[in-house]
Amino acid sequence: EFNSSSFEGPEKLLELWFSAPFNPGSLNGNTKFGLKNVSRDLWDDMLSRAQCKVLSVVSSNEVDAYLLSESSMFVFPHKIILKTCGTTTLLASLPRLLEIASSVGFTHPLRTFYSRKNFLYPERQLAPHTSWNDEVRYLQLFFPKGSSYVVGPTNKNHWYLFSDVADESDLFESSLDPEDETLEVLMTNMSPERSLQFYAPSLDVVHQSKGEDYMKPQNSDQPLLSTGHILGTYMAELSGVKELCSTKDGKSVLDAFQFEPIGFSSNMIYKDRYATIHVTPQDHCSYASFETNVSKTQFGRSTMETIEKAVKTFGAGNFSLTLFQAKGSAHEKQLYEKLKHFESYKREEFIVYDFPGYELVFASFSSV
Ligand code: PUT
Repeated sequence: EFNSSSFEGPEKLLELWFSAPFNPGSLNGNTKFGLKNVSRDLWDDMLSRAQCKVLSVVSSNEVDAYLLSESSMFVFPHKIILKTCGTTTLLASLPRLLEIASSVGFTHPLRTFYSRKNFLYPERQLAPHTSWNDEVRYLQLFFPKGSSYVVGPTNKNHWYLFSDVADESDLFESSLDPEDETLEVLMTNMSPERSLQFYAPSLDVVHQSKGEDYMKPQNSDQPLLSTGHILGTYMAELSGVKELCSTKDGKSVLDAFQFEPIGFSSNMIYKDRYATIHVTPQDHCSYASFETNVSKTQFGRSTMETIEKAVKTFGAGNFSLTLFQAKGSAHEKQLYEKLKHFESYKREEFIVYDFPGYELVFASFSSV
């Protein structure tokens, strides 16, 4: 039942690849290349069409990670990932996004992925998100040969994917990193104990626990952080979000934000990899999402351990996961078998799709 405090956590997710990854050596140290060279004004204009604003940005040589008023955007020289929640109109930003890409020499995406799980409140969505068919009709204006998939049972947790492969995408496939693996864990019915971790304490509580200098700039070059960042950083440490996202070498960079009055988001970047987390802790519409392409080696744990950690961190009652693995990648032995028998959960679905360049797994689970 929708009421005035209900929120649509489940996100819309767009990923566009415009070229094969650049060889970093060929950039001659120029980190502002391709889409990474696009000015902030242009991104702001594009995002306004999706009804999003930028709250903060962290960068590595390989990626700019934007924390948005409604989720996240990751900009690489050759690809972009845009994830937005609520009643945002992500796809309304697509024409502007394609114009911006063409202004830096990318005429058409090699690969397009648009996906989302089933909405909690589909009737609240705005055009072109009013139904999956409406979204597909809209996407096919830009990608007439793109294919639409409904994965899983339509009366329970399911997931939609629109995928387009450009004619010249052999280049994309031959350049896929064998470790290219994108995992999404989409969780609902959070346990009361875990969702409490995502209700903000007061700043006084944070200062009592961490000291008055917590998150204060060390020198005058550093910006003063907002309350949202200070609370978000503290909550990321306390809730286990930081541990879930951190790479084994401790060099990942986290950008965490607590929304007023409620809601938590964080981006993590590490070299050319990312992780992103968004949490709606309200009991009647609780939802948490975790997405990452950090490799097993970089995390220092198996994909199964990462999934288990995510599910525990958010106390998921029910969850779905999607896993895109580049073909030829060193698939974790027995991952599929382990997923079929996930401890403490009942497996509802387990589906494997064979796509050009990728194998996709969709699985959904409910509390036993
Ligand atoms: N969300 C789509 C992921 C595709 C592979 N990186």
